[in-house]
Amino acid sequence: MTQQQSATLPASKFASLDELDEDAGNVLGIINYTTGAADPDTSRGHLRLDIHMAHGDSDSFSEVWTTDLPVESGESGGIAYAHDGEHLLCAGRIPPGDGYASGTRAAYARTLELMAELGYHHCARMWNFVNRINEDNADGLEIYRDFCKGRAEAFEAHRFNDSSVPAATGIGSLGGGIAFYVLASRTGALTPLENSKQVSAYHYPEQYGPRPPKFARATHLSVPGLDSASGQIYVSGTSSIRGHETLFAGDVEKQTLLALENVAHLIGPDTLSHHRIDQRSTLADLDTIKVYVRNHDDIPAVRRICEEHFSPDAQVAYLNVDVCRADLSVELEGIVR
Ligand code: 3HB
Repeated sequence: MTQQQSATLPASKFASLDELDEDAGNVLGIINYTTGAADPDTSRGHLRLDIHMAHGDSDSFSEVWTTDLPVESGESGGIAYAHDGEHLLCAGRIPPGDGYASGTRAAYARTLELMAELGYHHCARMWNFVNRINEDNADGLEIYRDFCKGRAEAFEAHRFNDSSVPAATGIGSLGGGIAFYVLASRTGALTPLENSKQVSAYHYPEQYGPRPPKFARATHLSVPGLDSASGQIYVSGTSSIRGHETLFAGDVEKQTLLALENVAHLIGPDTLSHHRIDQRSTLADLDTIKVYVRNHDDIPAVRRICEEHFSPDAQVAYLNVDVCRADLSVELEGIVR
């Protein structure tokens, strides 16, 4: 990738909390995967969001988004944001409650409005961290399904059709209701990618909830006018699902291998050429990878399998949290740069 191309695509990396320079001039946002939750904040001139995803200091880390351009930040209707004219990072939080659909609908609606107001129409990636994800709300609906309902309603109200939904993660967290953050681009060329071996999540049948999870399996973001081989691929949270069904329930090793196979197919030659993207990627090109593991004791086995497939230079974080379906033990995501 040339200097000129990379300057206009988003940059992120993982940093440990003690090596972080929060006041460095070129920060767009810092997402702390940490031991407590806090409302998103922009008091230091960039976006900061603390998500309760770590059990202690040893599994805490920060995801740092940087830019070459001057950053402006603000807050509107409970959504905090930072942007540089090319990329927008924004975040919100829905406090703990008996139900989440209406809070999710309102927060997502405000986020979509804000994106439109600020001129960032290409929504590349959303991350959603849902406390008590597999537990029921006050009406007996699983909280993940409740969240999906509110999200689908917000997308529908804003005429966000299935072909414009972003890549996403919807994963458990250790507290704080629902936290989310979003990456959008002003001029980037965005292509949603689907996996031919999986039913698109937005077409899942009703057995998985009243409204399907609205997300793309990945998005490809490139600089308009330059060849599409220069782009980045944002891979959504990916698990052991074929068609729409969970495979290998109870076998974390097989679930890890199938999740990896799904990602390999998604970023591989068949999928990319089908989407007219002139790029070839393998699991070794994936970076800033998050691997979510339901049972702490499974982490060593999952790590061993992942290390056989990822580049030794890739940044990989292992997080011990619940996954969106009770029969899934592992999920992973990353970015091809
Ligand atoms: C989501 O609902 O946004 C989602 C859930 C997953 C994986 C990816 C996205 O388990």
